[in-house]
Amino acid sequence: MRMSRYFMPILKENPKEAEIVSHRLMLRAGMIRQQSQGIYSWLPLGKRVLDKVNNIIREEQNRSGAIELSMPTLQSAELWQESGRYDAYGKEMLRIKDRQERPMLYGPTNEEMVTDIFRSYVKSYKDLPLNLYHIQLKFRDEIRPRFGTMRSREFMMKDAYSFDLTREGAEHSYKKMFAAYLRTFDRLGLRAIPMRADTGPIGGDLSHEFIILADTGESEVYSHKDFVNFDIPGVDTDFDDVAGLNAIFEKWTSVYAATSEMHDEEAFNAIPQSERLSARGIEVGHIFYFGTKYSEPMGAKVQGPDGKEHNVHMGSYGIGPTRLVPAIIEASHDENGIIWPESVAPFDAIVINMKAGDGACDTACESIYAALTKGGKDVLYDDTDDRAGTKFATADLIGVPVQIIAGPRAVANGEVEVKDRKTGARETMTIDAVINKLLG
Ligand code: P5A
Repeated sequence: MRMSRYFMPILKENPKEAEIVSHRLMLRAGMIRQQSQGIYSWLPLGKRVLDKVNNIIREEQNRSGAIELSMPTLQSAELWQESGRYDAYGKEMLRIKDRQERPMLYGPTNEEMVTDIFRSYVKSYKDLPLNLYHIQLKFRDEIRPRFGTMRSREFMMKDAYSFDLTREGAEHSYKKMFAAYLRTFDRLGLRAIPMRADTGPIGGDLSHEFIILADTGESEVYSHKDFVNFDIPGVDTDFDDVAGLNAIFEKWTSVYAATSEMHDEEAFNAIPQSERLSARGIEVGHIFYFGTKYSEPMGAKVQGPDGKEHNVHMGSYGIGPTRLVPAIIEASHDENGIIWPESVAPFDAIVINMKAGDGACDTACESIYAALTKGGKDVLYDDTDDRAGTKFATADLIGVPVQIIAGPRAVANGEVEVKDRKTGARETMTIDAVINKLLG
């Protein structure tokens, strides 16, 4: 992508409305724009990161055996009247009427809709277990939308829903998602701690929130420090292995961790003082087991091996991609801007032409840009005629992991400078060497 033809509206000034660093950096880097309170457009740079986050989420959901579908954002009120949540959900639900005066709503979550799909097709235990997910916009009319897309009214969610014949089966499904979440957050460059959590309007008696530690987080959390040393389930994890998944779950739930709603002061104080962690955190995922809370009132039954009808046991599992992007920035930035983990960086590298219009610089940059692009890399080429200082500031702000800097002096020797955004380390290399380094 040539910067001269890209749409990346960088802000020079610090936006006044931004209270936390991720919000400030997302606005300054031209990643998002607020359209009305708590409702955002994702501009091209932001959209690239969001897509990468969603792809990692999708890969790990698929690996665990979940199956993707797509459900609409608008739902009929009837389904929610069946489950009893239409009245219970309160003012957070955006209620709309269509031209026939039929009550509709912008979905805050999809338990009812997916239960309706399930009951329409699945009739036998032989078709279980089943886990259906989608990555879709939601709307919650939050009282206090704030911190940009961290807590917005319209936001994206990956929501998965599992169906099993028995509680035992449902617990295995829960553990599959638990392990998939550990892998997902790790691939996003984050260390998420699963914590016992309150179930709120979703319901049920077993629930974990996945929390990223950050000073600007909205949740108060209490845990044992040991979490930093726990192993992440490997790529070869067998999600059908009940004992194997149990072992992962037992390990990760073996030490104390709870959000303030579930906090047990006595249990926490039993941990040696030096190993206690009392901090703030960002909830990036939340999983629930709620048994037959929806299947019973909505008549989602299957025939069991005993020939009788059974209400299915369900769970639901959420991740917030539009919250994850700012959470990643909270965890990874410096005073100059964002430092993207490679897995979600909007571009793999940025080529900075320090003297656009200079024949030798242009030729060097064009050849690097062409070779890397041909090799499958996402490259941003700063071919604008901005001052070098402005270009460096922009490159640092948008956080692309590798900066390839081509100035007249180095280029005269057939060389460029390569800067690692994270460490700040600089290295002078020949043009061929930099191409090999990135493609190797
Ligand atoms: C689980 C999937 C649910 O809604 N039903 C379907 C269950 N859970 S939840 O905890 O309420 O939300 C899941 C995740 O969505 C993100 N999230 C938000 N992100 C940005 N702005 C918001 N206002 C917002 N509300 C929820 C969080 O990451 C949460 O863990």
